[in-house]
Amino acid sequence: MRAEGKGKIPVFAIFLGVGGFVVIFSVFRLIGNRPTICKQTPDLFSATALETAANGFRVEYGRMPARGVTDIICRTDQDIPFLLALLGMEDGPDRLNTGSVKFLSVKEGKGKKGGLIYTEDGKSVAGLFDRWGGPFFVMLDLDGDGKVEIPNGPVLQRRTAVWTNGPDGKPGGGDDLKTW
Ligand SMILES: [Ca+2]
Ligand SMILES: [Ca+2]
Repeated sequence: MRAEGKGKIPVFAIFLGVGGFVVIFSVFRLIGNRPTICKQTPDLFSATALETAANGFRVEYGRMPARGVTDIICRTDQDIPFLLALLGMEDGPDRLNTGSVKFLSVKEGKGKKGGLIYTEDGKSVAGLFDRWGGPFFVMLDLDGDGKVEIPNGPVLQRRTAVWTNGPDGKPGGGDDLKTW
């Protein structure tokens, strides 16, 4: 019995030693990766904020924050009325966000990069940009079937999907930022 017990102890010790090494190695890897994670966060935060805002709009008003009956893609560098609707900054009797609720809250950018850019008078916006200066693409389920079909991509069972073209500024290439 004793001999068996002695034989088991070193095996257990080796197991502990290897386990400990794996844990330490993982911790160092995590620390090493941290700067990358931090750099990614603001754009992913904005993308998620757009999605949450569009869904929040729907909950509040029973419709998506755009007009039309077929699914569309809004670009945050061009479709300013869409952004204004999410920000509660629309003006006039035709506004979609009739209660001027602020659904979208994102950080302000600089030089058409890294966030929301206001017009000089502050009454409107010029767009929302990722840190490479590209727009966010927001696909909205306007036909109400609960699905959106991403161009050259999957059919998603959801009402909103957001992405950017990533550092290369072009669709695909493995660097696109997506909320799905
Ligand atoms: Ca749809
Ligand atoms: Ca890309």
